[in-house]
Amino acid sequence: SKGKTAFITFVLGGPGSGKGTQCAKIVETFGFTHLSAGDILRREISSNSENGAMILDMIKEGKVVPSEVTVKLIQKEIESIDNYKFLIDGFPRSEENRIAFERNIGMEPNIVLFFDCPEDEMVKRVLSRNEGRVDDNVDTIKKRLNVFAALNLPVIKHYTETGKVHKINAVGSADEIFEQIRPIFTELMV
Ligand code: UP5
Ligand code: MG
Repeated sequence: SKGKTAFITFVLGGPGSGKGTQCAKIVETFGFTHLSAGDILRREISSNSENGAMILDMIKEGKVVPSEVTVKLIQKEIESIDNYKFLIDGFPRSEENRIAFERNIGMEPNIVLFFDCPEDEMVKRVLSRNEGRVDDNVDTIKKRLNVFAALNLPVIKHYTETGKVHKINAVGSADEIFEQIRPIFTELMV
């Protein structure tokens, strides 16, 4: 991140909308560093950090982990990685998250990708994923969808109003979806 001004992309969309899948493709093609907020929090749980038990409880309930915890972890990653292009996947999840990031890190995203996916498709994808995630069950998926609608959609609305959102139709094959994303970064030449 030293030398060149940071280029921050927030990658937003409901549970199972394909954020992680598309981030992997963007990394391959455009050389971004992928920071999945969910993965970073799950790593905190596995490393038995002081906040691990609290984070696990929140994830099981589909709730948003307090901003001070998540923002600190993301900041540590940004500062330790020698790249200037970041995909921040699954964050900010609430207006409170967004304001805490902008205030504490002192940066705003350059662009925001929003994966627009129908709920029944998201449910189908999450329930057929078989990676042992504690939140991939019928009960928690309902809660995640509710929290997405109540807390994350307002963030997307905010960035739509500031002209930063690129809305992606998240239905179709992963390759088809990537072809909607490719021109966005090609035209920016970042
Ligand atoms: N799949 C992907 N693309 C497909 C396609 N085009 N067609 C068919 N299938 C497709 O994809 C999900 C599944 O669908 C996979 O099996 C994939 O192969 C398939 P994926 O790319 O993993 O979707 P993604 O949007 O990344 O789904 P994920 O479940 O990771 O999204 P969530 O936003 O729910 O999860 P996240 O890890 O970001 O957060 C988990 C929890 O952590 C949150 O609920 C919250 O409790 C907590 N959290 C915070 O509190 N704060 C944060 O800042 C971040 C997380
Ligand atoms: Mg993900």
